Amino acid sequence: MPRPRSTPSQIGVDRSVHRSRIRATTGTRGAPLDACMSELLGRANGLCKGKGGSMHLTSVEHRALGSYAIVGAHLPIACGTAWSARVRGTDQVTACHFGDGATNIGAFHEALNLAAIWKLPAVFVCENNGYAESTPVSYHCSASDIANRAGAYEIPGIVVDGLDVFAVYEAAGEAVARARRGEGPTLIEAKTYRYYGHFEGDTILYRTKEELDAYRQRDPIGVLRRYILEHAIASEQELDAINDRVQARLAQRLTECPHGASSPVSGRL
Ligand SMILES: Cc1ncc(C[n+]2csc(CCOP(=O)(O)OP(=O)(O)O)c2C)c(N)n1
Ligand SMILES: [Mg+2]
Repeated sequence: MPRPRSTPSQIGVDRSVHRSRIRATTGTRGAPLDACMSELLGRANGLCKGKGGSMHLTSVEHRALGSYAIVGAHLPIACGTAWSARVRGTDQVTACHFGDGATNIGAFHEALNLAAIWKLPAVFVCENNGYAESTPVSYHCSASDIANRAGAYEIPGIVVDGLDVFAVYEAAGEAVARARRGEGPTLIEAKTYRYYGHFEGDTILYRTKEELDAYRQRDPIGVLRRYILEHAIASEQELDAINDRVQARLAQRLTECPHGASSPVSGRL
């Protein structure tokens, strides 16, 4: 059975929304890298004692309220966390991330409808990477832009270039501010791409090398690096040093974490 490489979807309750490739969200919300990596590998010292594994990263402490392997199932849960924020009188906003494939699931429509009629403080972020597993979005989705589906619920539907850090930051900021003002949810469609196959061993025959190469040219980290250099925000040496530090940290965790004890078969979280 091939190991899935696809991203489970995730909910985060937030005071600011972070754009993320979905598994990374838990880490960017402050969960320790060691614990995240150990969880991915099913180790006992993982974030969820290795019982969630790569599909179910959760850290309530960091308000990363779960990754969900069932496509679309977490969107109504996002309505619940947003409603809870309202009832508790907080200004928290729920960010709910999912893929293009999830927008054909009934729960997507139920959640958007509920969030719209209750004007819930939620931002629904569709990371449209062009494919649901191997099915192109043009084949599986009736809408030319997934954001158009927001129209059915009379909430804003925003298309944003998901490879442009600043565009995403701006769109997310506006949607969060709107939610905080009590004006209800927004659907953001971030058009992005996935470099690798859907699972380990995917032959990826459903797309061309030219398509992949074109997207690699627009890699958001590379584009941001060029922007930073052109605007003299940091030097090449400074950026290289950051890169080396991060790579070294990751390499160290990749060496150490697999040696942790396996998660016991029995026992509670
Ligand atoms: C309800 C449900 N149906 C089918 C699957 C199997 N499945 C896992 S990922 C996936 C594709 C989802 O597409 P998308 O949301 O675009 O995610 P991506 O493939 O881009 O990671 C499918 C069908 C599932 N996990 N849950
Ligand atoms: Mg997809």
